[in-house]
Amino acid sequence: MPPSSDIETFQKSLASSTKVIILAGAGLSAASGIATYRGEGGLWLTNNPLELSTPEAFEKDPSRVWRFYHPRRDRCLQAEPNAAHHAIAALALPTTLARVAPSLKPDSAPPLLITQNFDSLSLRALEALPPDVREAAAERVLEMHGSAFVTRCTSCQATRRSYETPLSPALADAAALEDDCVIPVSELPRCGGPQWAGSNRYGRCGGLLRPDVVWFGEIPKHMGEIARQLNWCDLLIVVGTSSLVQPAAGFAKTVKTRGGKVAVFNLGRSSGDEDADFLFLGPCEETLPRALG
Ligand code: BJW
Ligand code: ZN
Repeated sequence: MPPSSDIETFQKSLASSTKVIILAGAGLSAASGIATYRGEGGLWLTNNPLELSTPEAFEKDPSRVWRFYHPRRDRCLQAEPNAAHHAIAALALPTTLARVAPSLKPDSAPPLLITQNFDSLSLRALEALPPDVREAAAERVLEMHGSAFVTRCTSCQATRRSYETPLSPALADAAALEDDCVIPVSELPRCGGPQWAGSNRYGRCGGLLRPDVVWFGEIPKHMGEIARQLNWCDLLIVVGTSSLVQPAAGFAKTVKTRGGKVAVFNLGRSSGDEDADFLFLGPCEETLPRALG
């Protein structure tokens, strides 16, 4: 049977669901000006991911990888959450939940958000909520491909979240550097560097920092928790992902196999559609607020 695009039927399904999970991809942040990977203007259309988004690439040329990531991090910093981020964040409000998803079990509220995005815009959207719901809601956001705002030391493994920029003086103007410019490794972000002043909770070993994002060939974060949660999910809402990258690409099938329903919100057709019970085509910054409103 082809997926339904009837918003009222979807809303009834949401209202009777006891455990809802939202899976997000780059399309969620497209309206905030963050480039997708494979769509129009997508990063992987003009860059080779094997040269920029693998542990081997970082080992071979950390300067090149940081020159790719730091300007993207700056762009995320300047971006603002859009209407789709805010519609998801609003599900943390008891009043919204009581209206749109009254059957959610208490331990499943607000709905879990699994995001593949590294821009942390879903977390920043929570800043618009009252402090008493914000913290619990933040714990329900799993950044499975890491965050542009977290670094990890390649020596002592200390991780640190920071919204400061630049992460090292040499990266201040990284976007303007010539393609063949090589920043010496000693001038790339280091563990315990000047930007860590005042912090004594983390390592200070001087090792080379890397972006704490998940590259190809690495294991995504929170996989144990995600597998547990998917087990009991009766509605998976898939937003703005091409569903081409594993393991996230398989979540819809997992939920379907266990008897749950799947709703896809995407600009166009995607590989996730084959498992969809509901399909809402169009910009999610328009379709999602309407569906969750
Ligand atoms: C809108 C919209 C709007 C636009 N409104 N919609 C061969 C076969 C099968 C698998 C493999 C294979 N070889 C290797 C693998 C595994 C590999 C993989 O899947 N590769 C495939 C590409 C072939 N996966 C991995 O290596 C992963 N690790 C892994 O599998 O470990 C094994 C393991 C798993 C579990 C347990 C134990 C072990 C790691 C994947 C890491 C992905 N990393 C990246 C980079 C992150 C950092 C950075 O940003 O640089 O993550 S790649 C990139 O792709 C990024 C994304 O999170 C990810 C997914 O992309 P996404 O979000 O779907 O974006 P797009 O651009 O593809 O799609 C955007 C969509 O939005 C489109 O559909 C548009 O239509 C839509 N859209 N505007 C609504 N306004
Ligand atoms: Zn260290």
